[in-house]
Amino acid sequence: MNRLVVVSNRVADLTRTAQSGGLAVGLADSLRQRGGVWMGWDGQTLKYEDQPEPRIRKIGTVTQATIPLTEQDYSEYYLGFANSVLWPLFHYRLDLVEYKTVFLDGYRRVNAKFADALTSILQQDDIIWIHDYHLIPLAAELRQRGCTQRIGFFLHIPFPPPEILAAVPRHRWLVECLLEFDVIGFQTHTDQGNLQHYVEDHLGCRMEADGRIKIGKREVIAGCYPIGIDVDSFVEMAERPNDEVSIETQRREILGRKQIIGVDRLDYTKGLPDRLRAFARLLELYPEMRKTVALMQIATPTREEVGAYVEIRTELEALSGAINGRFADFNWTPVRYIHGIVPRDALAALFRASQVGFVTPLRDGMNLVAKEYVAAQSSENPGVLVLSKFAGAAEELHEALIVNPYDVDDMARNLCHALTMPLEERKERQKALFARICKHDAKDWLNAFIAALEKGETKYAA
Ligand code: ADQ
Repeated sequence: MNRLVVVSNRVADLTRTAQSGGLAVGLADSLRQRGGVWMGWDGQTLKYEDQPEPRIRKIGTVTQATIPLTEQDYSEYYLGFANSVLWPLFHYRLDLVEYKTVFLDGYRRVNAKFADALTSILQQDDIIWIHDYHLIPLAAELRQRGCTQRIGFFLHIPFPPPEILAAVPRHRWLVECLLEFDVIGFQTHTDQGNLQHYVEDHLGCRMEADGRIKIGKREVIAGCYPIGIDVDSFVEMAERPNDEVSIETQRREILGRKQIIGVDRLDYTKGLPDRLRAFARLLELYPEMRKTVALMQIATPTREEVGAYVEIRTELEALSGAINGRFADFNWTPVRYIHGIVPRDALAALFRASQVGFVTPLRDGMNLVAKEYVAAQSSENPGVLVLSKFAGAAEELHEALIVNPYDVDDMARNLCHALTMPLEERKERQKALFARICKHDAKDWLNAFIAALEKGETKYAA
């Protein structure tokens, strides 16, 4: 078996049980099982340039190789091009794109830095798997340094249609960099189709039905590899008694109250303000629901140096306060807004104790929370998943109640439907959903991608 070298912007802390962020969660589960090397930024920012060898640390089956960035890199590459240009653009939010030429310079510089560090640890038989929008030019940089290994890329977030992508300067260069990989993995067929439209409209190439694209003498595969979760370990966590959660659940049961749960990074793509408004609308449209249900929204702060993230936090705090101000009673708080990270075992227990999983992103690559909610349910008395049609997960999880996250009334009606759904229907839906998340779990995702990457000779023989 070839050594697998994974590269992503950040390396997750494999010693911690609480992680937030889909890439960290999805990759950590998969990589622990197979073993290999994981390279990325160590999270440190230095004042001045320093070009050390990657710092190597072994944790169980995984060798971590980390490098620092400078303050300038952090601001231009990470906060700049990655999170103020590509993140909003790839989530169809042109209104939030803030482009500057220095951001692009920083993006190219850091990708070159990653390539230098990676070249120093690569072995001839390695296969390389690069993750996400931060590192699109990395394959091109590695090829320039004589790297002949197979290189794959997985995009965790959506890939936008050509009309949207074309709004960013140098979009053609970006896609040409993408095509330097041997295998390009997307979450959904929609994303794959968007690349197809781009290469056909802008580059005059054809993508075959099986995802092959011919570029000169080379062949690239662009496939759909939906990410999954480690279902067994999530089920095990959800079934394990958790004292704090069960005391709270018993209290609710005595009072005959249900719980709707939302768990997200605090990101403007996750549709949080309209989610809260939909809950308020439920209480308005169906007054009999008051005091019978509460919304628990857990939101982890991220990227707080980017303006749009500060705004969403302020907006949510105001909204949850306003809903509570309007509806709360001395013995009932309609919205419980928790601003922080919850350990994964407590999260699993909270999902199991909640009658509705409310997942309403405006656009999302996959959304692992939807799959975790399904994994956590009991088969005898399962809850109901209410899922945005713009989450990648909606391409697979048809038996959820699928909603339009821009339509607050539609979400409120579906919440009511979920809260009053008969047991038989809940069981049927849960059975089908559970089968789907098992079919495409974390192991399956990793194996399918690696199989595609290992297949075929590298087209870059030295
Ligand atoms: P994210 O945008 O981070 O991931 P998601 O897929 O939902 O979104 O993953 C979040 C993960 O972090 C989940 O495992 C969740 O349980 C955990 N998490 C979130 N908030 C938490 C909190 N407050 N406390 C504890 N845990 C929390 C990106 C893409 C997604 C894609 C993933 C994986 O944006 O579309 O599904 O990568 O590819």
